[in-house]
Amino acid sequence: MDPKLDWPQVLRLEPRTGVVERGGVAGSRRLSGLAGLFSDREAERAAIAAGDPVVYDGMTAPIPMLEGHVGVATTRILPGSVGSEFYMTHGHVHVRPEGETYTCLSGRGGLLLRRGTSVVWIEMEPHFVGCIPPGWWHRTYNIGNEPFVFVAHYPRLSGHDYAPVIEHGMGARVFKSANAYAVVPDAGMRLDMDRGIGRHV
Ligand code: PAN
Ligand code: ZN
Repeated sequence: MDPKLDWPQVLRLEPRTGVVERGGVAGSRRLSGLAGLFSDREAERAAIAAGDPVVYDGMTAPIPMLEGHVGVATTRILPGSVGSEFYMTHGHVHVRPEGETYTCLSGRGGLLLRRGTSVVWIEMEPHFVGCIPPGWWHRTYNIGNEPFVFVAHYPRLSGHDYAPVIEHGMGARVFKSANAYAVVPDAGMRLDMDRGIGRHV
């Protein structure tokens, strides 16, 4: 093996922007890349036609794509909404049944997880870590007025499967409301708002 791929390294993350200071691959997702996922299709079409804003971006650290390595990736979701539904990531499930953690670096957001008819909402603010068990579909929302930035740690070969979320949705949506935000489950879904704590013990 190339010794460089097997050597310890340190990364510094810029908490406000999600920039990985020792390098990495940057990417971004515009609203057109999420077309069909927001509930208000008319507002979605209008916003794409009016300039197709970037909804989120992030960086993947230079960790080798090899068995056993732990990936590090930041995501920054910009503040905003489509209609009254807050800006969010696409959402996916890992191809391999492997878990992941999300640690909030700045801003205010939430992690929505789905397995079958169970949906869990975990509110995220700095110093909170959302733990995603294997097999749970996951999406994040920005519910604040500034960028919501978090770092994900995951087995490097987990892979992303986006199709289930396109086909079935995440089982709940998060909207602006008089109380700041409301998590609204789809019919037939059971929603756990208790930070995901305690239901399994
Ligand atoms: C994250 C996500 C990132 C973007 O790094 O990939 O937040 O979300 P989508 O991949 O759903 O567009 C992660 O969960 N990696 O496994
Ligand atoms: Zn993931």
